Amino acid sequence: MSEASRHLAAEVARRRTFAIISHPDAGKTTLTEKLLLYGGAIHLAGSVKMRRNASRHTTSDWMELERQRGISITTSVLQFPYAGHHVNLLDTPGHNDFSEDTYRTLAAVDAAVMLIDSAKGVEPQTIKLFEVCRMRRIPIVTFMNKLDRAGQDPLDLMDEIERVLGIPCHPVTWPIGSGPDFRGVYDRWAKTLLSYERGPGHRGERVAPVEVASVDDPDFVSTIGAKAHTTLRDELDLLATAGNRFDRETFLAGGVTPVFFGSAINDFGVEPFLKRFLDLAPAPLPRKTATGEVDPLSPTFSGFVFKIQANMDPAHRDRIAFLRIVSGKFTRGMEVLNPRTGRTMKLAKPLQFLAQERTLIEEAWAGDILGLWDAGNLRIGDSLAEGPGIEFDGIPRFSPEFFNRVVMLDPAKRKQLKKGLNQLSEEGAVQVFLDPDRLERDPVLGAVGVLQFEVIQHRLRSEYGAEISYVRLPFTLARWVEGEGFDRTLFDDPPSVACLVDLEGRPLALFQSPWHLERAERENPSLRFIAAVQPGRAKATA
Ligand SMILES: Nc1nc2c(ncn2[C@@H]2O[C@H](COP(=O)(O)OP(=O)(O)OP(=O)(O)O)[C@@H](O)[C@H]2O)c(=O)[nH]1
Ligand SMILES: [Mg+2]
Repeated sequence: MSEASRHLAAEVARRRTFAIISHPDAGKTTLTEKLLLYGGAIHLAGSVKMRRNASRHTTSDWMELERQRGISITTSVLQFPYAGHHVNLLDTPGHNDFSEDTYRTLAAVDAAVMLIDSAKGVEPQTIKLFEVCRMRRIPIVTFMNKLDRAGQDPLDLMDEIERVLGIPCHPVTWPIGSGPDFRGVYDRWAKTLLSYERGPGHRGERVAPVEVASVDDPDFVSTIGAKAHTTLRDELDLLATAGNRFDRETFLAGGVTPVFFGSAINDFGVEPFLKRFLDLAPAPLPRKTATGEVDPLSPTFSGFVFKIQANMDPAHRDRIAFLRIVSGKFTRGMEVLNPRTGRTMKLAKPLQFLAQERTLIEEAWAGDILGLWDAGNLRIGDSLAEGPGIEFDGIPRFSPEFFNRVVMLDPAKRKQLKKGLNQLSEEGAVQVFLDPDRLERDPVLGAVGVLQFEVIQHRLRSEYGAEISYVRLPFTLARWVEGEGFDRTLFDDPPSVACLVDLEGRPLALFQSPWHLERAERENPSLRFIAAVQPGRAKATA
């Protein structure tokens, strides 16, 4: 093995690239903030909702609207070192209306942390995201959060995960009480107690290390009390005899999820979780192309764009494409080929991100998320590689379910509006459609959830100076249409059916109800009605 390949292998081996997923409000951004504390990336944790006594916002919810609403809207990319590892963490939005962003992010990771609110259990959006992870064969580690509040019985919570999600649970830590009676967690692997100290004053600061003892230690009983101790012993016995066993192979194949308990906001149980997680999670994994797999240890640099975001920094107003490096080593100034355009480009300004904050870097390795300064040449799903012949599976864009016609409130801002809509469409924040008879007048926006419209309205105003309002259209589903004998007039049946084109010129038929779609399919057997397309690639693929 050459020196260069040894170096590559060592760098790849210490990388961990993962997403945090869950239903809204389970605490993903709060947990992310605590992980950044441990990584030394920040020194004081901020809070999601700006309370009077909270001194700062979280790092990860950087967007103005996120801070106003106290929810995540877009995935944040955060990189930090921890205990010899190089961590690439993606904090995703839980809200269904922003789920496309989360789906794209899941294409870029090798593992996921699934957060469960211990009072609420398995919620609908968790189920959807879990299914995507399963489809992509992403191993999952579970963190049961908010133990400081009265929650469900831990055995019931695990039972619910097994029943609803169909994945066996293996608790690594086990809680002692919950809510006002929460005493700490017992680490079944290390056989130690982490006792929970309720105390004033550690808002945002790192909590001092907790006391550790063996389960048979008399101190153990006195620390948590005789009653809690008896319950714990019974539960541990039950888990030892009837619980699921853990083995890493099964976990990596998605066949069992290790479970941790804690409280993100109180920074309790977070560090033992992080340490174990980094041991358990796989190092960067290969990715598929049409002709086979690309191994991270291949010396040829390659990667794909999974996210684009403009105007992250109001001072720069530039556009960043986020690339997951699949193989090899990246060095600044490298020339790469984009097979979609057939053009080469020089990657002169590679960036590493901590949410909104950026650092120019000289090199990066397979597994890393790289921010690329982009003048508008890249699209979501683009592959970039040092040589020809590497094109990764694309990232599909799904057909929208809500449609609004844009009403421009200030005609003098037509140019800004057009620029903004093009950009937001390329980010995948919304889809933009045009009526070919009306050219660029009155574009129609399509979304998978109505909150997207609010975000677009806000961003057009604050980032492009364009004021708009909407007229809601009566359609509930849409399909891209392809095939022999396509004719727009076939789909001109107001108000129940209409035909528009997307910004890449592909025709899209809009239907008022599934019944109208079925009728169109029946009446046009030679046409294909497609629910998902690849941006930037001529043919619909799904
Ligand atoms: N009591 C308690 N509250 C918590 C805990 N962790 C997070 N929270 C609160 O739960 C709320 C939601 O937290 P976030 O971190 O924004 O949740 P999220 O999963 O990132 O939400 P979205 O990104 O909008 O999907 C906030 O008010 C947090 O302060 C915890 O351990 N205990
Ligand atoms: Mg969040």
